[in-house]
Amino acid sequence: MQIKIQNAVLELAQGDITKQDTDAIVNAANSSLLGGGGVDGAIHRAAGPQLLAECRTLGGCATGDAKITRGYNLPARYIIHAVGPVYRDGTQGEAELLAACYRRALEIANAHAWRSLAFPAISTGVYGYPMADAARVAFATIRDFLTRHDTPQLVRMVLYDARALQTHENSMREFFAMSAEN
Ligand code: AR6
Repeated sequence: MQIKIQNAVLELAQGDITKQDTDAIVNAANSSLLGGGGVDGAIHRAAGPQLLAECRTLGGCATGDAKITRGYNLPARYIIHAVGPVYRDGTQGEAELLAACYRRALEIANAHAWRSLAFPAISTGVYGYPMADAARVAFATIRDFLTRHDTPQLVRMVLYDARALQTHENSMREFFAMSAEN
């Protein structure tokens, strides 16, 4: 499923983010930037040990912020390591922090004039953010950014399993007030 936003496209796909051939992929990292489980573990395994060596030079990353590295053995040339919030009860600034890390990743892609960028569903795994709520935050932030900037022109949200894709498709229809045929 995809939707046009100005001259850009926002699309949903099911798959493994480490296989994406976009200019950059986004990692759902933690503030140490030294690796972990979930999508972070998969990215470090696929990129190879040079990634951890570069991450060690970055001095960590605040929640809501993002930092760039090379992609090493990945098809994508760069990785943007974004640190989403741990979800507690929704009243601890989680939405603002999640929006901030999407925005920072988009700003980095824009600053490099990259054409395409792939995001995982940040914070929706170990960090416990309810997926439909996180999807709305992601869509609002991405729409706002693409409305005001020329790049990236393709933003792909890569959902790991069929249920995550379905949740995002439902949220996308609701958020963009699309009909079921889109
Ligand atoms: N490709 C795409 N999506 C994936 C993949 C993959 N290969 N693997 C998992 N997902 P999580 P978080 C989905 O837990 O919640 C790490 O240990 C997964 O199903 O990876 O932001 C970090 O080091 C879920 O929907 O990230 C941090 O400590 C989504 O990616 C912490 O977890 C995010 O799940 C970050 O937690």
